[in-house]
Amino acid sequence: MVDTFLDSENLSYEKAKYLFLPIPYEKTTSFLKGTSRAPEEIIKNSYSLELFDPETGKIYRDEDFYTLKPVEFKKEDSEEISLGKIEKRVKEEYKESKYFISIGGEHTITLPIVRAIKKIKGNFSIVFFDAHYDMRDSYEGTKFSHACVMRRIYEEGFDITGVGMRAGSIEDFEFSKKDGIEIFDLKNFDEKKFAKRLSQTDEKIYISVDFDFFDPSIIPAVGTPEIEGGTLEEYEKILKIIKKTEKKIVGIDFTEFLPIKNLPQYSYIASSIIFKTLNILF
Ligand SMILES: [Mn+2]
Repeated sequence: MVDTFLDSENLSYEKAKYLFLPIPYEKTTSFLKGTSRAPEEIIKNSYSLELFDPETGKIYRDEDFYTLKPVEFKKEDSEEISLGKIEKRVKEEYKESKYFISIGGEHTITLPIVRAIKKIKGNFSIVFFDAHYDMRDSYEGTKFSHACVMRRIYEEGFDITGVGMRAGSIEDFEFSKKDGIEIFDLKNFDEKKFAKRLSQTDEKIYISVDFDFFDPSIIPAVGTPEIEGGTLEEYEKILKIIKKTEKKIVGIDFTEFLPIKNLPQYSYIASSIIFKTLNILF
């Protein structure tokens, strides 16, 4: 197989500008299972992606990208142990000189990732793209569910801004009204208000992309697809507003992709969305 983009493990680590950490973590998914296979499928199906983007004119080379070994989990690992493993790996692998991108796995992975990066980089704000608020106190018996991840992150003192929320419980909704949480839904999306919000956040930003932010017509391959989702145009417009702030992006994650058997096209689309994100932001 040709080494390109995400499938570049034989290439030079030294030269790489982008580090990818596969995190095949899945313990608390509630509707459909299989997001643990996402990193492998996305990486495997990214090989024929064009590394030139006619829109931005940017040309990437194979050696710009380097995929690290996946974080390893054991079946018997508790949620705390699993999250601890993720935090430890991120701390070990994070490099100031490279862009750090994680590929999940369920959305819960964002918690240990931001914990690790905070220890290295200090404070930063978080912007997350998601159909869901992920702000329940606990879900199906655990506080470390994908449905609680943004609440846990907020409780650890992060300032968070969500985009694309359109499904949630009353509990989610009420919690999202707290100080330091700002939610932008797509139907009433106000570019100026969003830009203003960003101007009030930390100078450093972390971005978390749950693939269910997108409309199921673009990517039905997620654990919990929700109708009336974001278009690529909307997504790119929002990324460009973030880019314009010139804030330092300390990391990005992509979560909740769920490969559909015999439809590798969606894995390829997921890798294209990852590529486009880098292309716009860096
Ligand atoms: Mn989510």
